[in-house]
Amino acid sequence: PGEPAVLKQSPDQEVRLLLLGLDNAGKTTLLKQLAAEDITHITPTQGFNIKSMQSAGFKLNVWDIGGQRKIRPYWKNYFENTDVLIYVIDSSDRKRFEETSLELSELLDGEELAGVPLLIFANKQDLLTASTPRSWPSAPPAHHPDRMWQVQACSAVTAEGVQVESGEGDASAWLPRVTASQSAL
Ligand SMILES: Nc1nc2c(ncn2[C@@H]2O[C@H](COP(=O)(O)OP(=O)(O)OP(=O)(O)O)[C@@H](O)[C@H]2O)c(=O)[nH]1
Ligand SMILES: [Mg+2]
Repeated sequence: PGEPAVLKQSPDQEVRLLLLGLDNAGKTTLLKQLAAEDITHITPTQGFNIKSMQSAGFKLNVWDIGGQRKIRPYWKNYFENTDVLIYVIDSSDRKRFEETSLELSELLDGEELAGVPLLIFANKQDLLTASTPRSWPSAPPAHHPDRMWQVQACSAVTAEGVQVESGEGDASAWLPRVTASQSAL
């Protein structure tokens, strides 16, 4: 109820968002879409991308790390000071649900990201073959009752569900609430 007080107190609060997920999940497309940049010539990320953007009085520093198997061992180099973990899933790629669940479980089981709020983007909802979050087998965060988490269906290509400016129910409406409750701790 009401606006979180922290929004008024610190209008330029910096928030570090970490984008992780398997290769081909759509992390870089999502990052570019959030930054309102062209998404037509995106290639697999070999290292990382970072973009800063303003949203709802926050300076969002978004880190997008490559998801190929050979790069995943380096994810941990980016954990420190993460305010929100965004985990991106290709909802149309059922063959890799198990792989992506395992990677997410590992992230949630680790010490380094303990307590960090989790936003799962169920990406590629524009594809007819995409499954809806509801039809997923027990999501890894269900085993972490203390963690704040949410699943958001989206399409990084159409920008549905990823808009920074729109209202209740989309991811960006959730971010300020999460970060506000974090800093209230
Ligand atoms: N149809 C559809 N395709 C998408 C969507 N998001 C990303 N893609 C496509 O999926 C492919 C991979 O997207 P990337 O953004 O490069 O994926 P990534 O997670 O950054 O991959 P890595 O950098 O290898 O970790 C590209 O061909 C994108 O155009 C989406 O919402 N819908
Ligand atoms: Mg990428």
